[in-house]
Amino acid sequence: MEEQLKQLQDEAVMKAAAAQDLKELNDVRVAYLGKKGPVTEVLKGMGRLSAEERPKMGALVNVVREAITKAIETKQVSLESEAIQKQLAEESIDVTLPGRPVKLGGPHPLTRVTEEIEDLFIGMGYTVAEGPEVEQDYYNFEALNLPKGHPARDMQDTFYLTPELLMRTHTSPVQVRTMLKHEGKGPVKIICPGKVYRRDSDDATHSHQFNQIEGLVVGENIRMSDLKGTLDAFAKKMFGPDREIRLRPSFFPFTEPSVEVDVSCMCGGKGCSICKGTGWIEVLGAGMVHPNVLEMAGFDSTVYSGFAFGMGQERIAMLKYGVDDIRHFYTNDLRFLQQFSVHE
Ligand code: 2U9
Repeated sequence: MEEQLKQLQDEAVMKAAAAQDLKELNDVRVAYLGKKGPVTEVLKGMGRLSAEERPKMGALVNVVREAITKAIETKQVSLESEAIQKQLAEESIDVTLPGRPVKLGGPHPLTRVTEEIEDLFIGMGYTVAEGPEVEQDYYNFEALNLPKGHPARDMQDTFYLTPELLMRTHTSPVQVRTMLKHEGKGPVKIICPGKVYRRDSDDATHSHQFNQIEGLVVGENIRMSDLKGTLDAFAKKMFGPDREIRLRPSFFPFTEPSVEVDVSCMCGGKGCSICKGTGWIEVLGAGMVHPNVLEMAGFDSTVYSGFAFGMGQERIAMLKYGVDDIRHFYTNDLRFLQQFSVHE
């Protein structure tokens, strides 16, 4: 009996050590230590032993059972750690592999132009002011020296929402609102970028919605020469240090005198298709703020004077980047937009 148990132990320990995986090891456990296994069988037969032999035999069975259990446990630990090592090896990440390329976007050309203009004017001490796109007739027209029935209102065909509410036709109402907030005290030095709306038929050079930046400076002793110097700095920053500006007389109801501003063409005056042979390209409108506008916004026009200017970012971007159709800015064709990417 003793011999038989020893043999059983050797056999079980050997089989446990030889198990290839956890399932095989469990089969060994069930085969030797399970309810129907030989060790249990021996324990069951203990009743037949004499009172002398029983404790001796019991102790031996326990030793055998513990030895088998230990062999199984030791093997289990080694199989489990092998499994983890295998999994770690299989699932390891090669951090040296190159990543998948991420496609980077870039700012829209109109955003680039707007931010470039903002940067220039912020650098000259201006602040950026914004206002509503749905505007009151009063701020959009009336306060800008354009009373109801004024013929110049026809120059800007308007989307009316109600007789008193409209989609703003320029960003000038933002300047009016800002001046009113100043309650007659200068200086005011702002630029107002934003979307504006006109009842135009869309074509290569017109859009019913476009972007404008207007500037306004109100203070004591503000003169036309201040306007000219400011616009010269603008032209050189946007188009290059060799560019010049020229002012031509014009008319706007909200400025007096009013001018149209041309920048010299990059052909250097030789004449090309962009300047249509003239050597000059029209880029913006400007003038000295009309005394009526100053007074309506609460400023004493005998003390204060000011200049204002306005331009369309689309026109600036078309000239700067050589774009021949304003609709390219709104159709979002990636082949167009990607040409302005700063990440190529
Ligand atoms: C106030 C007083 C004066 C804004 C001005 C222009 C001249 C001008 C056009 C350029 C091309 C609009 O985008 S465009 O079609 N603008 O020529 N704008 S002076 O004058 C103001 C504005 C506000 C209180």
